[in-house]
Amino acid sequence: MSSSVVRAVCPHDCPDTCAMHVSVEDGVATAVRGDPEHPTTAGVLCTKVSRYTERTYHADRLLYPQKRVGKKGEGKFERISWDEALQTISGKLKQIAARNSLAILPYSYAGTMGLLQGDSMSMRFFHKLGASFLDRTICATAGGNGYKYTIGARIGTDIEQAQDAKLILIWGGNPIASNLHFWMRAQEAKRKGARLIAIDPYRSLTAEKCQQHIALLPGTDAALALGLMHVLIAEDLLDHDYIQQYTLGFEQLKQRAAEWPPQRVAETCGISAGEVLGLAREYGLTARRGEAAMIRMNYGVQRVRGGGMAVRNIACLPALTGAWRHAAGGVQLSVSDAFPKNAAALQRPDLFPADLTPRTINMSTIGDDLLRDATSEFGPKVEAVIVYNSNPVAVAPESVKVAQGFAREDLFTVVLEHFQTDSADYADILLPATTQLEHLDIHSAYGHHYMMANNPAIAPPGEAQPNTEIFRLLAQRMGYDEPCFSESDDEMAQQAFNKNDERAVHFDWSSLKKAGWSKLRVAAAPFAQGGFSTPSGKCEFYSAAMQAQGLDPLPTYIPPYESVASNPQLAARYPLAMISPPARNFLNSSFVNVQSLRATEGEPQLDLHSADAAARQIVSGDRVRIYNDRGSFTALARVGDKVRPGLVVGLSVWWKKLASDCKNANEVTSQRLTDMGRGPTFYDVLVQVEKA
Ligand SMILES: Nc1nc2c(c(=O)[nH]1)N[C@H]1C(S)=C(S)[C@@H](COP(=O)(O)OP(=O)(O)OC[C@H]3O[C@@H](n4cnc5c(=O)[nH]c(N)nc54)[C@H](O)[C@@H]3O)O[C@H]1N2
Ligand SMILES: Nc1nc2c(c(=O)[nH]1)N[C@H]1C(S)=C(S)[C@@H](COP(=O)(O)OP(=O)(O)OC[C@H]3O[C@@H](n4cnc5c(=O)[nH]c(N)nc54)[C@H](O)[C@@H]3O)O[C@H]1N2
Ligand code: SF4
Ligand SMILES: [Mo]
Repeated sequence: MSSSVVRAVCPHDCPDTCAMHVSVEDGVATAVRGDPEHPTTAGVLCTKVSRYTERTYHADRLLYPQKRVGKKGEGKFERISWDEALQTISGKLKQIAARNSLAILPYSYAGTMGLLQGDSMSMRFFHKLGASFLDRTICATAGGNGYKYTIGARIGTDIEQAQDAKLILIWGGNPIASNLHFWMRAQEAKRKGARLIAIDPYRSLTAEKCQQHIALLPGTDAALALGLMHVLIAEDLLDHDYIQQYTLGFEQLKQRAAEWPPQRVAETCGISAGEVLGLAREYGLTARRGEAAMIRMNYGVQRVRGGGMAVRNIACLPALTGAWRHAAGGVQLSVSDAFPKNAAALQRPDLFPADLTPRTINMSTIGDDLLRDATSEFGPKVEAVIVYNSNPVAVAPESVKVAQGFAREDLFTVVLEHFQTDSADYADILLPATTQLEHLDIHSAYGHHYMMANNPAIAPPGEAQPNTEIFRLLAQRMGYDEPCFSESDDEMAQQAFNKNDERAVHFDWSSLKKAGWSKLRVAAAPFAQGGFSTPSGKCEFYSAAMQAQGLDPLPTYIPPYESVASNPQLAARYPLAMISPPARNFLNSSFVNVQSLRATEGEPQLDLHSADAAARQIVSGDRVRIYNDRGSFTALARVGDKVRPGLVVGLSVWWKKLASDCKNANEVTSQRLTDMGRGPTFYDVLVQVEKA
């Protein structure tokens, strides 16, 4: 009997990017554990990924290429050979490209965050082909842009400092579910006397365990941040020296913040003026005492119309109080820009045909865009979609339209997957992909500062192939003969990080593979002495770049598209705000088909306040219908005080076909976009609820 432990990385879209040890016995992965030596993983994996072998050896894994034999969406397939699959796909793509290659669209997101199985060979292929570009906006571009206008790049507080904070604002995040290893450090800080305050419309698992919970209305965070600025300035809880040296536009900001006294903020946010005052004083006084005030801002704040502005406003706060001076102070939204990734080497945008004007399609409006005819403004009708690392039919907004789009008889759809997801049901050709335990990869992270290596632990089941190999084979069939199309995964991994950058000078793929992880050379307190990467080099309270984009150059409040205050006419018919943040045991729509995890979540649930439930004669356990003009879905009511009156919460993202009505929360979400970054507005939704 042979047994070994293989160094691997959790591939999922989660800030923690854990280092894993995979135990292998006689070629079978028997257990997956957190690497005890890796500082942020600290030997712990979340419940979902601890069950990784259950997912990997799932009876429903796709093992062979298949072609559709039923109607689109019906999910009936027949096994074919790789040769037939590749021949069909390359034949069809050649045919379309001969007319207009821009009619071909890749659709991918973060099913794996690996730099190889994510976008390396795949993008080389689509660049060479001259396919449309996909704007990958579905998660984080609104906040990312708001943060970059203010700070310059997605760089922030190092999670490895968090245990030394004395105050932590957990703002629009639910780390117990979605950032567990930060939560572990926040708990350590709490044991050492820190106060934790959750800012979240929902009493999430995390909010429940914080000393204070400020339950504002969804989409009103920008106003709360303006209120905090108002009080910090009015009560002079400022670091004048930091402001003077390292910020831009304080005088203009002061005038703007003056418009937001606590009472106005309280009315906008649906909280009390005392909560605004108390929070501002606690935040300002912590820094004044020379203690660390940290903000862990997360993506929950930016899935609304004004999401970019909300992130921008919050990102201004530590520069006012000088909280950046402390390594455990400041703010973290994402640290992904700390990694000097060499995307040009991995993805080869230079292969794009020089004589072709690129066209970009936004993944967040895929429903409308699949249904659009050719126009001079839009370009050609989409004739082929190649889906990998994503499940758009379940996760993209306004699902009715998305499903209609994928059901088009004249659309050629290829899906690369582990499982027959809701999206796979619409494929013409369905290809079996390998999982993280079966392929090689290299990873950056967005919640810590380690470069990470994933070694394959087991052989692929059936005829599954890595994404990289599938696109390599397709490139061959297309006749692409540039040397980059025959590079191995190992050769690509060597190019993943830019060694000319001082943060990664020590990057060496062969040692990384053996060690599993290696920390970037980054300063513990990134902006203690300024050094922002904005155009001015300062934290920009006033942003000329925003003004050039037609945005307000100063922090402001942009109300939601759909809320009782901003759209009373709509609210007369649909009076309840709905948010659909992730369920703890799922990762977006991944893991929903893992029996033990789905059993823990039970069925789709809807949290309702007791007053809203009583008004509709609804009690816990009732099946309810949630609807608006875009669609409807059903869930089991869970009545209580986790939500404020006027708000309902449906934890997500369910596979439609595993819900009793074959629908999920995205039936009611809209394709309207955020103020910045063309992101989706998943949490900017009004609905009505009735007993089903
Ligand atoms: N278990 C688990 N972990 C995950 C995921 C998952 O699906 N499951 N998904 C991963 C991915 S892709 C991402 S992007 C992250 C997402 O995780 P986060 O970045 O934490 O974001 P969300 O889960 O969308 O929202 C977090 C919290 O924000 C609250 N919220 C909603 N609207 C608002 C608002 O307007 N203002 C404020 N202040 N709060 C609001 C929600 O109630 C929720 O409790 O997690 C990653 N990790
Ligand atoms: N209502 C609502 N909708 C949401 C959200 C929400 O909070 N509420 N969250 C949004 C957010 S933040 C995000 S990031 C998106 C996420 O949306 P997606 O990025 O689509 O994420 P998943 O749903 O996890 O789907 C990823 C798929 O990739 C597959 N996959 C994993 N690894 C590989 C691989 O190596 N090769 C191939 N070929 N396939 C692989 C998995 O099996 C899985 O089916 O959803 C968004 N949708
Ligand atoms: S999903 Fe997140 S917390 Fe869970 S193992 Fe992966 S990286 Fe770690
Ligand atoms: Mo996400």
